[in-house]
Amino acid sequence: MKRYKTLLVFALLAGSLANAQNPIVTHMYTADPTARVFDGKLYVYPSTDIRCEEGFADNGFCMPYYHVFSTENMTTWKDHGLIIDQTDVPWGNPKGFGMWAPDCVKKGDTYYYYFPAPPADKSSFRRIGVATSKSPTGPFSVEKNYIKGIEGIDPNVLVDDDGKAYMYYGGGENLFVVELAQDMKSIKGKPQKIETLPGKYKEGSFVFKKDGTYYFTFPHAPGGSEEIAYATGTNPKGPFTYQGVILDRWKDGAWTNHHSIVAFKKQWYIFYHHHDISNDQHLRSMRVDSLFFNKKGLIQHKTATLRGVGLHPIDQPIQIDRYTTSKNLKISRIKESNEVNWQLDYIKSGSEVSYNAVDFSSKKVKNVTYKVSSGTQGGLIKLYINNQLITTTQVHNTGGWNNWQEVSSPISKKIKGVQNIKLVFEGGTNYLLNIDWVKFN
Ligand code: FUB
Repeated sequence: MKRYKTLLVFALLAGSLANAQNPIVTHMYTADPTARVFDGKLYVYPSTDIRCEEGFADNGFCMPYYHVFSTENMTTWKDHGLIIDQTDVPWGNPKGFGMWAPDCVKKGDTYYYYFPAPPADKSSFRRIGVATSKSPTGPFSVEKNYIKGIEGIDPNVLVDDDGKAYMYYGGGENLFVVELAQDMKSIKGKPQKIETLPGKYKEGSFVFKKDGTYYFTFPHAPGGSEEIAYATGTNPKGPFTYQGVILDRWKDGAWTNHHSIVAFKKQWYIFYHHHDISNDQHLRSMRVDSLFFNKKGLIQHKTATLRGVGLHPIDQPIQIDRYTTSKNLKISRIKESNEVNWQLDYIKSGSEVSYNAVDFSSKKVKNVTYKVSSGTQGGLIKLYINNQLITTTQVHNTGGWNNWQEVSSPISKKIKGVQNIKLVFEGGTNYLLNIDWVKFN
């Protein structure tokens, strides 16, 4: 319990975080991100993973509360702090640790926050509750009872153009849809199975409407772990025609993925999660990538990136291991105790790394600095911007691969605007050097 309390106190602190890289939040574990745009701002409602201690675990996860995050530019994220804790749910088990994937929608001037939780009456694995607020960041007031007539995980709500609202939910062979009553806190009619989806395990429904088409998107495990797939239809209750996979399953053994899809400032995005920071698939972190549709309205397959989206502010070090592209090098953690820190390693002569969308507009840069280590003879780092060689930096032996030093070179050319940078490495036949970060000043 102590650890949960400690984390909770830490997590209560709200603040701004600049992170135009994946994962987008690194001060706590966030999973199952549902992104929504309200009044020109993007909000993300994820669930929270914490480290399990004895008595905490629920299906391997420990998920006691929810935060909400927002951004105006996809680069700076604000943590608005705790919005609902498991002890705030009158009908929930206060020690259930099973606050799984939530959603939040606006109807009229009210924000409705839907979340699954293990009920104290043990009537089901999960019931779905609703909380309301006049602000997207709360405070939310949780309804006394769960929504009667439905049970399951991963609620998702679509408010259609005609004002009717539909809840999609469930995990298993079947997913369900039910219309919500006017009050948004109870159901109208009976839940029905979503027909014509492919077989095997499915969960995490996320439905959105674009140009008159309903996109029914869902994590699907047709064998092994989850890929993000989708189907389309012309009616919110289906039937939907299966269209294929948006994001492939993880290749590193992680079982879950869970996503949402949203348009913000004329760009579509897919939010999803992976366990980058923790290396433990029960401690996940949310990510975002841009998403595109083809001319027929079909979603183009997406490869998850480390770079993510957003302009990289020039006053922030570039964690270059979150690269856009790389050639002949690897990434690894610098040390396990510092969970967010990675390095570029196995760099040889001819290795390359590129990093897109660095925003040089706010200051004039005169130097580039690299944090490096080398247990061999070292090598050269050539910095290219716009395919133009800007400067070359010599790295010598630093006294071992764990001995880090900062090396700098002057930049004489004027660099303006948003640029893609590229580093090319040259040297002998051994591994040359490792890099932690790159800074411009
Ligand atoms: O985060 C707990 C559960 O794992 C979610 O509810 C599922 O969608 C899966 O991501």
